[in-house]
Amino acid sequence: IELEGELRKAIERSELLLHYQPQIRTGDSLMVGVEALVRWNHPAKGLLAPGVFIPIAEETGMIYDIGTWVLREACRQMREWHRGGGPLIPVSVNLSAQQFHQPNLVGYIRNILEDTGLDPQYLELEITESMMMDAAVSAEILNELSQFGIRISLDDFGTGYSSLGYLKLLPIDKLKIDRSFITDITMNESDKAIVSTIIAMAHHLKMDVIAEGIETKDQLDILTANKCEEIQGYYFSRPLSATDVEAAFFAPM
Ligand code: G
Ligand code: G
Ligand code: MN
Ligand code: NA
Repeated sequence: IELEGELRKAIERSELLLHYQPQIRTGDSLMVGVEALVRWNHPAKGLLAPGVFIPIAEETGMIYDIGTWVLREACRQMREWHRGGGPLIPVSVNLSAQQFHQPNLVGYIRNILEDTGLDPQYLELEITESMMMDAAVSAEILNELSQFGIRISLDDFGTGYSSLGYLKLLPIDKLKIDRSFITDITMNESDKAIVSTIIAMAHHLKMDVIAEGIETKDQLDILTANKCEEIQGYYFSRPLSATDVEAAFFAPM
């Protein structure tokens, strides 16, 4: 309850910030994208992870304001990097179901892109399979976003309850293989089979594919052997502040 009241004031008090986790191309270890992950720098409790406050935001409706702040800040930071000679990479932003269903999502995102000057091709929205349950509704939203030039990725892929049928109907650009399939992949033949099948399916469907939660070289080697082009995980980098991303991943300027 206390946290809820404090969260209401967190935006105006500038207590929210974004960390960025690099997405790495296995072929040449280049950073080819970043996922924006929100943090709350709480005055007493320190840096809080989204798992602690995003559920509160979703229950109370604060997710709209927080989500708007996240989108603006992610687009602003990308534009700043692009202008400053940083790599021309996209940013992925996680969307809650409520945001996904908010009226005129495309118009709202178009405003943010216009205000920040970021080209739509550099914004990727992460949605989950559970948001695809109503195929007709999600098709309408996704087609509009896609026609505007925004990329769509399916987060936590493989953990939802939806059918695979929507993959052929919807303009999905990228599958993000959930970390739960990666954790034991060096020992578990089922995980290995599932992951290699998802990668092959993505290729057949002409979608990009990224594996999440790579922590070790052995895991990376299995993904590389199965032709997964991109990975995200602690093995290459934890989520970092913008300054730390620049220091660790930008070419010297
Ligand atoms: O960083 P961490 O592992 O604590 O993130 C936990 C979850 O929080 C992830 O599933 C991620 O998708 C979610 N998350 C992170 N940033 C955002 C955000 O800006 N908006 C929403 N809706 N979820 C986020
Ligand atoms: O659900 P979503 O994919 O948005 O969540 C991403 C979360 O996964 C981030 O909060 C990030 O901190 C976490 N994460 C990213 N890479 C790794 C990893 O290699 N290992 C573990 N345990 N968590 C990771
Ligand atoms: Mn995500
Ligand atoms: Na995920």
